This record gives sequence, C-alpha cells and structure tokens, in this order.
Amino acid sequence: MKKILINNTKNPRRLFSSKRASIDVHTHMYLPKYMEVLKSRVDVPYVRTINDENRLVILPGEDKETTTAIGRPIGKEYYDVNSKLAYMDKHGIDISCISLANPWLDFIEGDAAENIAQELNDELQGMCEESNGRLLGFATLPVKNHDACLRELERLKTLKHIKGVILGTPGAGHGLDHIGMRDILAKIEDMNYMIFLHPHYGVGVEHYHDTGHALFLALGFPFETTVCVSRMIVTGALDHVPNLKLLVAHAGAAMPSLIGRLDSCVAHDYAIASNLQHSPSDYLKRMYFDAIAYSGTNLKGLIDHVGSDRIMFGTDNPFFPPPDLAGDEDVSSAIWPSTEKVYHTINDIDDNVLVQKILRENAKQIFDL
Ligand code: 5CU
Repeated sequence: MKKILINNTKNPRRLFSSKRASIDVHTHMYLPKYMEVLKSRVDVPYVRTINDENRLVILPGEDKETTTAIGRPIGKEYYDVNSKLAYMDKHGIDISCISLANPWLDFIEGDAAENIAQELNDELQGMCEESNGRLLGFATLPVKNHDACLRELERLKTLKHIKGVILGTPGAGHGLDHIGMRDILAKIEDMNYMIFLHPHYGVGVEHYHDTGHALFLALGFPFETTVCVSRMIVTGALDHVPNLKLLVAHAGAAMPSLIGRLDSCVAHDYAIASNLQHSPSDYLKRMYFDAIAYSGTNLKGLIDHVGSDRIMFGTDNPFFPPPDLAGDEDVSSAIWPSTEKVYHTINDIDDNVLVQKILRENAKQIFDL
C-alpha cells in the first residue's frame, strides 16, 4: 500500500480542551490519486490551471454558465493530508472521518471504476493508518459497476479505518431508491456501515443562472438531498433495509422544515401510506445528521424532530474556505469562518451536555470509537 507521508512530528496527537475535541464526520479531500484523474480530463469534472492557479470545475453545467465557468480555486487544503491535520489542530478537531469530495466515481464505468475505487480506498486507508488515530474514512464505491460495488464492499472489510461509504443521491444513476441499488444497500446494512449521503447534481438548476455558485450550493444541493431522502422513504425503499444507517448531509437539508408536510401528504394518499410501515417522520428519526446548519434555529429544529443522539459535528472542509485563502498558501495559520460558524450554532444550544454530545460523544458512540 502506498505511503502517504504524514508529517507526524508536525502533527502530534493533540490534547484539546474538553470544549473542543470534536469529531468531524463531514470533511472531504480530493485524494492525490483522484487529483491525477481530475487533472487528466477535459470534460467536467476536471481541474485546470489558469494563470498558475489550479481551478476546480466539477458541477454539472458549471463550465457553460458565465458566472461559474472559471470554477473555484483549489489549493493544497483540498488534497494534502498535512494541511488537513493542520486545519484540524487549528480548529480543535481531534478526529476527522474523511470522505472523497464530489463527484466521486459517478463518471467512471466498467473495470476502470473498480480499479480506481480500490486505489482510492487503499490510499485513504493508508493515510488513516499513518495518522496516529486522527483520521478515519468513508470509502468510495464504483457506483457505475454494480458487481464491482459488491466486490469492493467485501474487500473494504479488510480496511480497518473505513467506517462506511459516501454515496451521491443518484446511486448508479437512477436514484438510491431504485431496485438496482437494493442488494448494494442490503450489503451495506449487513456490514453495519454508515452511508454518508451527499448531493452533487442540484435540483431546480434551471433557476440558478447568473447567481455564481451561491444558489446552486444553497438551494440546489439541499433540495437534491431532500428529494433523495423523501423518495427513499415514500417509495418504501427503506422498508427493505430497516437497519440501514444513513448520514444525511447538511443537517438533513430541507427535511426538518418539510417533514410535517410530508407526513400529511403521505397520510392523505392512501395508496402510498398503506404501502409504508411507518410515517415519514418515523423514518427520519432513524437517520443520522451532521450539524452543518449554519443557523442555531435550524439546528434546534432538527433536534426537535429527531432528538439529540443522532447529530454529529461536521465542517464541510475544505469547501467554504476563508475568502483570502489563496490557492497553495499555508492553511495551518488560517481560521475558517465557516467552521467557526458551525461551532457557534452548536454552542447556541446552550446546554453543555447536549453540545458535547454533538461535538464528540455521539460520533464516539455511533462509530464505536
Ligand atoms: O457544501 C458542500 O458540501 C459542498 C461540497 O461538498 N462540494 C462542493 O463542490 N461544494 C460544496
């Protein structure tokens, strides 16, 4: 297995104050192997260099829309493990569960998908092994190759730092609720792995022109997650995998706001309701959530709906970097306002026991750390 070369003299295991020894369950990297793939491509998704700066162009249609075509700057905070550890130290994060950033292997088919998945997951495992207990991982599946997904899941059992898999909302292309995903979800359930469910494609994208990345990420992303979770509930897909562990990105997206309405609409549609074993809000209570709400009111709403045992600290790092973090600059000294915002919304809860659960204790229990 390839060595990642973590600088452990620079990154000793930290002793954080009890207020900040967080476990971050929503934090990404473009692993070095994946960067090679993105840099080799001319169609979206790709990384290209403009005026000596690497730019990330990954979102559907991003290259065609005037306000996004230039992409986003991508520096070593996205792919360098020592930068991740420095960021963690700076922000009181004890352990991070790293997932590959979007769009994973959604665009690669056949044997190539299987081979790259193995290389990426080995790379992630190697990084975690070298990290002195600081890093865990959500693996990546070759979603466009069904049989390879099952084989890779089986192989992941040998990678001890892997705690689950990250999946986009389409799964193999037709949605996670599609029958073609059923045995993959069943295997994940059987392995007691977590699925980290994450958006990439956006819903309602026809409305977001001339708005840069702002509306795509603020609305398109959470709407996409909301549709996916709602379909998994309403189609009965979750009844086939009652013990499946689903970690819903971005504090449950719009689910907490809409769950009452979803309950009501399902209850008034007899054909749908009679097919389901529970009401939508009961399915929601079985899911897991990060705390990336950026609003104390919304986080409290999520707690009202699902309780406080299933919500875990997350940062979305390295997305939403400080505006002045230019490309390859040393991230070790930068404070990330987006991360501080997550801390503020959690501290807003004003109940220390509950705050500690969200920052650390829930993740310890849920991931058996
Ligand atoms: O908000 C986020 O989670 C993200 C992400 O994961 N990927 C991305 O391209 N932008 C925002």
